[in-house]
Amino acid sequence: ATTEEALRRALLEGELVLHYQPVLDLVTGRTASVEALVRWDRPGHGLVPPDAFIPAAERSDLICDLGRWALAAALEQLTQWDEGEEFAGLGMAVNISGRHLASRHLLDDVTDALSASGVEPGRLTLEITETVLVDEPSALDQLRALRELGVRIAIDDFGTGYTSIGQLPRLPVDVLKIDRSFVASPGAGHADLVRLVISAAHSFDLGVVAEGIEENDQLHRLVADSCDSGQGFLFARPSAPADLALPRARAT
Ligand code: G
Ligand code: G
Ligand code: MN
Ligand code: NA
Repeated sequence: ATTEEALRRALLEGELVLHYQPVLDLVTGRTASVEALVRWDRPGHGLVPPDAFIPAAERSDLICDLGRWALAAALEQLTQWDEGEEFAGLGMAVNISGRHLASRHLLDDVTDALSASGVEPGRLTLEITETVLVDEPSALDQLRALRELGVRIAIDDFGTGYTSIGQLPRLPVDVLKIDRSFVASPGAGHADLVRLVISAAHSFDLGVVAEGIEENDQLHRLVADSCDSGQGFLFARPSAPADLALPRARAT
């Protein structure tokens, strides 16, 4: 079977699972939300990372089925967490493929997942990579419609694509996620670039999440630069719900 056929079956058989990585509010030091990251628990293969199957899914509308499943599963997880104490009230970020956005099914899929779960729309953030915004002009209309539902839109991996800071005020987005390649390497003027992106984002009323924080030095620099939120192995790796703990940042 092709990867696509195997994946289609996996989706039906419930072999896809979501892991969750905490995103911390760098002002309060608390975990405010989690990012859902799909894995394929494939019999005989172990836990397969998304890089190994998302590209195959994106070659057809299978990525829309996967996205619809991820939205429903992530919001269902939130409602389960809301019943307890430790994980109640978290926000949820879900990665959405450009193809799904362009398919025009996304609006219905988000609406359905919100109404099935009863989750308040403002708790859901959709992460879209910035290349989508350039490749597909109608994507902007879709994003506007999604924001009218009350969900938040984040540009994922910001800095790796073609979006310039000058475009930000025209984009229907709420949050920038600075790609981990800029956070990780302090060389090549990256520290200055990160500071510039944070201040530009704030001047356009966008929130900023730094991805891939692995070291205390990076955290301290980001806090000094007024970065709003952070995510990375320093705090927590993505993990299955059963292993999830909500870290706090040390006082900075
Ligand atoms: O979990 P990991 O860091 O290996 O994720 C690798 C890539 O897979 C990331 O770029 C992430 O955005 C993408 N990814 C993870 N989960 C999903 C998902 O549910 N849908 C889509 N479209 N991409 C995902
Ligand atoms: O493209 P996206 O940002 O959705 O990808 C998230 C990916 O980044 C996941 O595969 C996750 O495992 C990975 N990731 C999260 N935090 C870190 C980190 O601190 N360092 C590294 N190297 N990868 C990270
Ligand atoms: Mn992401
Ligand atoms: Na990212």
